[in-house]
Amino acid sequence: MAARVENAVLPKDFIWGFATASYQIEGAANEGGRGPSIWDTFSHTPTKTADGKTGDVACDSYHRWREDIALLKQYGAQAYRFSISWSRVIPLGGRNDPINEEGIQFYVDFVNALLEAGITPFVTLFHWDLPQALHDRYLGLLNKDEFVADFVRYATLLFDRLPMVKNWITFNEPWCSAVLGYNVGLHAPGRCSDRTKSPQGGDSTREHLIAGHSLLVAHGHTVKVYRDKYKEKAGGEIGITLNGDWMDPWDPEDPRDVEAAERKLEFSIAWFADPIYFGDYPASMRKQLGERLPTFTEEEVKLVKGSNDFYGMNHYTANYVKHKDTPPDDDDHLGNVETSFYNKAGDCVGPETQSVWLRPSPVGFRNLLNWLSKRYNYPKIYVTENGTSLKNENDIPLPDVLNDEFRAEYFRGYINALARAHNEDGVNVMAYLAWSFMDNFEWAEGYETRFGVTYVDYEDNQKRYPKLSSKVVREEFERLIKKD
Ligand code: PNW
Repeated sequence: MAARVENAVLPKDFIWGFATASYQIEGAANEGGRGPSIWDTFSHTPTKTADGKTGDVACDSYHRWREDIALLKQYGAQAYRFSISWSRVIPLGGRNDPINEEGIQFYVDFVNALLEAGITPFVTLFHWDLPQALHDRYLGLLNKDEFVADFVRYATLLFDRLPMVKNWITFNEPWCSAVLGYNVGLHAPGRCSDRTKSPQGGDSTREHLIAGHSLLVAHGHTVKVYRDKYKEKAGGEIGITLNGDWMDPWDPEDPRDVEAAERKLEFSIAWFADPIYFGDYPASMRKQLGERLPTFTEEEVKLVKGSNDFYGMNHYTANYVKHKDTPPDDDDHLGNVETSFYNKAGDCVGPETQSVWLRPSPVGFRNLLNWLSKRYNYPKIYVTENGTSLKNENDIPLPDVLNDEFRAEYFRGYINALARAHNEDGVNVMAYLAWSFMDNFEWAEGYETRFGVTYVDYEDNQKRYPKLSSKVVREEFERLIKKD
């Protein structure tokens, strides 16, 4: 049983709710003037996703959004994080390409309806679904100047058309876009050095580092535009969302493992957060990657350093980290370490889930909140994703599947760890968005892996059913947030 915090310890203006992303829920891939994204192409390529599943229909939220908002309201959600499909708004993506008014109207109506329901929108501009045309034209993230100019124009269009939005997230998990898309090739556009997997080309020793750099520079430029022209008038905030798991040394007595755990945190989190808070990449990455890691120009440093109004934190799990005695491979993205769910003493991070990379560890969440706070001088943190899949949940029939006690317990553990970090450690965490509002297209895992607090029946018109966990998230925050 998770250690429960009994008293209301979170401030009155702490905000909680649920999160999703466009390609994972919208469907209507070829409707309303939407152009294809790299995820349409990737998911329609044989062998890339489980059972060849795609986001063509997904949760059909493009048509069912009124129902979604009613359900969020029923759950008591104060906030909803969703993302905008770039190719729905600008089908070809580029700064000189035509705008799709029908796509913009969809998001305007959606945001207005959320606000009418008393739900605060947290809008992600980019959750991995790059317009395919930009990949075809100039290889997307690999062409910094073109990508930055096109992204800034896309973002500006939305700042103009959605002035009522006060919480903007530029990029979701640049680590995933870079590493999964350009180093291991398991996500769109699926590039890597292995020509049997990536006949289109790719270089796992460099491309992820270039993609990451483009994302950081695009973030910096976009934040500048927002701060110069929109922020004051809208009374809004803008930041980036970074993923990151907690890392403990495999052998806490071995200084080489202690260092390896720290290095792994730097290779996954500080890769993006150090430039934003300090103005440069971590020394450990420069040391291992040398000239393969791009350098920031003076102008880029000015743009990127200090470019977060808040730190968007996506967090799911923890690992143990063991140092390696051999030199790193050129395509290594981990920091020359081995990760495991077991430590030297045989302790295990937590029980299995449906996701091979995810095991619950609430204490790891508290540790990482502290690590981030100390390293970056106690920034305001918004937890923009946290949640779990359940081993074999997809095999459980209705109505039993709605009794998701494992997920409910995950949320109890993590939410109470957050309350402790706020109350006892002085961590400035002010929002929590559970992943996910509903079961959805879990990328390469297709629909087998479910993360929702809402069950989606893909066999019966994407009908939605609340799971137990939707109530538990609410119960926890209603107890923990101060009333006055
Ligand atoms: C996040 N990993 O992705 C994404 O932001 C969501 O879109 C996704 O559905 C959710 O987590 C659950 O997977 C991640 O392999 C995917 O470490 C994979 C990893 C981390 C985050």
